[in-house]
Amino acid sequence: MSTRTLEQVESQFETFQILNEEGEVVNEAAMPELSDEQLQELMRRMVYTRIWDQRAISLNRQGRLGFYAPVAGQEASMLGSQFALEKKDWILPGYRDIPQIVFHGLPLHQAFLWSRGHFAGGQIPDELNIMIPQIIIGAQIIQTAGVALGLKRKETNTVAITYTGDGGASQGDFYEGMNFAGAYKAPAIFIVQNNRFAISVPVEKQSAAKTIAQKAVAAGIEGIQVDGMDVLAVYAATKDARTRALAGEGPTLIETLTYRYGPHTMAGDDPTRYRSSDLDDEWTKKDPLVRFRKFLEGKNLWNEEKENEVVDQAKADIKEAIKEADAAPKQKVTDLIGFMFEDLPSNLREQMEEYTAKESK
Ligand SMILES: Cc1ncc(C[n+]2csc(CCOP(=O)(O)OP(=O)(O)O)c2C)c(N)n1
Ligand SMILES: [Mg+2]
Repeated sequence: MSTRTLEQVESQFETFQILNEEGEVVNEAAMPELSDEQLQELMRRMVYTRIWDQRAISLNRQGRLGFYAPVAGQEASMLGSQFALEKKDWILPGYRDIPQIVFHGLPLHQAFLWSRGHFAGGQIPDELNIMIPQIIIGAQIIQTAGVALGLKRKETNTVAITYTGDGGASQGDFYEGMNFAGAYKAPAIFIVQNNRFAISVPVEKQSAAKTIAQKAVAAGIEGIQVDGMDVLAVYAATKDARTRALAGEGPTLIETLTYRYGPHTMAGDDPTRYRSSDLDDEWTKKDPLVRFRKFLEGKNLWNEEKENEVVDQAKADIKEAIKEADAAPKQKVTDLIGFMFEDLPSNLREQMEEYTAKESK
């Protein structure tokens, strides 16, 4: 018998799928128990997010939004996983994961303020179990291990979920966080949205591993690779991870295979310089909205009228939210200083006095 294990391990990680690209059920046994209303709600959220993404890109180009990382293509991965959570569960998002926290309760205008770098965007209402989106790649993995351990100690019967990308899975923090959470059987769910690129670096250049899911093995935790363009598969995998976490069985690593259609962020990268149009076409065919729409239409649960209602609602909400964001008081230098410390050190006290005087003129 061969003592080499890599091939044996890698061959175990098949892609979990429920709906194929045609919207046909290919894995009836794994079909989650969702009501017709819940299925429609999932579609509604994906359509809403696609429209919001288009609007956010235009608003950014008009200079009316700040930092923005496009999400089109990743809707099933983002929203299918969030849909498996309870309101009391904690989300530790990355910079792209704004749809999940908005559907977890963050008001849209606050997401816009966060994009503008306004402090009010980061003041998450107390009743929402959401952390501020993490910009440091991979840092949220370690933080999630800690939050999940705290939730377990307090016997809250809740989980902590976090998101990173394929690039995040190449960071040291990623291994440390998973290892720690595994050792303490902390109720954590680690989602890696593998959109194949860390800005311009393809996943093949980041790691020799055939899957990201298999990285769970060394941490002694469950790992699963999921078709991230299949909202039902993402939902079912996350729901299962949540159930096991609450049963004391420890964390799960979920790799969702997905794609971002747009640029990395709106700060100026040009995807045509690192992605071929063939690759773009290949992934457009897997589109999560097209697939789920076909599935729902087959069940008579979706039509053009429903779709248009969502589009109109999204546009109206965005218009309102931008107005509300515009109405937020302008950020002052004293705000920034004031939030840093409970008791200001002497040098900042001086600056506080200086700027308080300037701002009162
Ligand atoms: C520790 C750290 N190193 C580098 C960066 C710069 N950076 C911002 S996004 C990014 C790529 C991340 O790619 P991935 O994890 O695949 O997520 P995606 O943007 O594709 O969703 C990098 C390297 C950073 N923010 N933090
Ligand atoms: Mg990526």
